[in-house]
Amino acid sequence: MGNRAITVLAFIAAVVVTFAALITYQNTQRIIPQAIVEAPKPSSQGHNMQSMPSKTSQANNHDYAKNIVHPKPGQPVKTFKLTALETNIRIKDGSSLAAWTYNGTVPGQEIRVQQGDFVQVELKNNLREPVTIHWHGYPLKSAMDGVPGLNQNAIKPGETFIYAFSADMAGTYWYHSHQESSVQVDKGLYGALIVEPKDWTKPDRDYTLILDEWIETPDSEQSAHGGHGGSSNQSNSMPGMNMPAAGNGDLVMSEEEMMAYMYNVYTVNGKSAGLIEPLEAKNGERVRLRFINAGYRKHGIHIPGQEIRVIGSDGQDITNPQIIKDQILMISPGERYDVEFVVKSDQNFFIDAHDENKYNEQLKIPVKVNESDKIMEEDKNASYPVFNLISYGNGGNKLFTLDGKYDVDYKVDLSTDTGNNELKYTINGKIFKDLPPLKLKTGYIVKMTYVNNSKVDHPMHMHGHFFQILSRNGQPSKGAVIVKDTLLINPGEEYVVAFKADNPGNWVQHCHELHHASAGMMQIIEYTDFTSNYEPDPNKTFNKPE
Ligand SMILES: [Cu+2]
Repeated sequence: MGNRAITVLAFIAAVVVTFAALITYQNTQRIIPQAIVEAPKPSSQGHNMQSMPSKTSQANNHDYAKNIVHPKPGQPVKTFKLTALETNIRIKDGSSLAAWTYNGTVPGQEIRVQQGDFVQVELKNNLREPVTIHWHGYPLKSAMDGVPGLNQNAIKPGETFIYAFSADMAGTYWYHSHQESSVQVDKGLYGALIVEPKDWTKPDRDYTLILDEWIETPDSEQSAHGGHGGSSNQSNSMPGMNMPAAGNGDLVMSEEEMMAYMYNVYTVNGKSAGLIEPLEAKNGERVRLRFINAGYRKHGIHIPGQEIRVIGSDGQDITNPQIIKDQILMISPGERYDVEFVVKSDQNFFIDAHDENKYNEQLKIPVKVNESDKIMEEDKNASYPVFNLISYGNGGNKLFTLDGKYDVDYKVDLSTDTGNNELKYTINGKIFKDLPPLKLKTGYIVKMTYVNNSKVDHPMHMHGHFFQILSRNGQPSKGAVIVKDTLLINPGEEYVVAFKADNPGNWVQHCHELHHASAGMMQIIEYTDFTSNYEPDPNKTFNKPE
C-alpha cells in the first residue's frame, strides 16, 4: 500500500519534472515568427501543382542563384515543380493532421532521375513561412544546397526558387527544408531523391521506404504535430498513464525520454500501422528496398527470413556485400540504406522494427507474396544481432588511411551544456552561433574525429561531401570501404573519418536529430578560397538555417 503510494508519487514527480524540462526547452527554443508577407492560400488542398502551367524556368526570385549551373550540351534536362503547401493528411486510422508538404503529400513527390540527367526543380512557396530545399547527401554546388543565410535567402511566401544540379552520382538521397528544420521537416517537408545508375539492371521491384515519427494528441480528431515550436497545443499532449520515469532532473535524459514518448505515431511513407502500403513481391523476384530515415529516432529494421545484401549506404554502393540473414539494420536520422534480396517465401511477411522505441507495433511493413490475407507473424521474443557496417563487404576504392598525411586533423567533440538550466547541444563546447567555422581550402585532405561525450545519439551529417570511415573506438574499419554523409555516433563512441575538400563552397555539418541542431549542434564549413554570389545579410533575420 505504502509502496504503491510512493510509486504513484514518484511517477507524478517524474511527469512534472519531465514536462517542466520540456517547456523550459521549448521556451528557449521557441522561434519568434517574423513579420512576413501573407501567402495566397492554396485554392484546393492536396492539389498537385505539377500539372499547373508555369512561367519560364528562369524565373528565379533570387538573383544570386541565377546562372550558377547549366546543363552540358546535349545533357537531358528533367524538370520538376514542387509547391510547398499546407494540407490535411491521414496518417493513421481515425485521425488526420495538418501537414506541410511538397505538392500536397507526405512524403513529397519522389524525384527519380537517371544518372547524367540535369535536374531542375522549381519550388513555389504557398505556405505562410519561408522555406528552402536541401538535397540531403547530394554533392552539388553550394549555391543549391538550401541552407538559408548561408547559401541563399529562405524562399518567402509567394516566391519561387529554382534549384538545379547535374545528377552525376547515382544512389538514394532525399530532400527536405533546411529552414527551421526541426519544425519544417517534422511537419512533413521532405521527399526522396533517387538517381538510377547508368547501365542499370532494374530489379523486379524497387521500393522507397521513408521512416518518420509524429506527435498525436489523444483528445481530439485533429492531431498535433510539429515538435518544438511547431504546434500550439502541445499542452494537450499528455496522454495515458504510461509516462516513463524520466531523468532525475537530468535535462538531457528528460528531453530524450520525453521525445521517445511524445513522438507516438511511426510512419512509413506517411502512413502508420494498418495504413502502411503493402509491398508486393513474388517468390523468386529480386527486390530493392531504399530506406530513408526522415525522423528523429533510429529504427532497427528487420527483414525476417530473407537472405539480404546491404548494397548501399547513404547512396554509395558497398562493394562485395555478402548475404546476411536476420540481422537488424539500425538506421539513424538522415541515413539511407539500400537492401536487395531475392524473395524466398511463399508466405506473406512483415518487415518490422527491433529496437528500444516505444511504438514499434505501428511500424510493420507487409510484404505480399501471395493473394491471401494471412501474414506470417514472427517470434516476438527472438533477438537478432545488429548489422555492423564497418566490417561488411570488402574491397572498394580506398582513398584514405589512418596513418596517411592530412592537411587538417580536426576533432569534433559532441556534448551538452545545461548551464542556467538551459539545454544546449555543443560542438567543441560551443553552440552554432558562437562556434568558429571549420576552414578548408580546395584540395585539403581532412581527417576528422567525432567523439560523442554526451548521453544521447548524434547522427552527424556533412553537407556537400562524403567521408570515408577509418575507425571506430580505435578499431580500424574492416570490410569494404564505406563512405557516408551521415554517421551515427552513439554515446561514448569515437569515429575517425577522412575526406578530400573537393567541393568549394559554404557548407555545414550538424546533428540530424534536428532538435539537437536547433539547440546548437551545428557548424559552418567554409572554403577560404571560395567566393559566393550570395552575401549573407544579418538583417535578414527570417533566415533560420537550423
Ligand atoms: Cu544530436
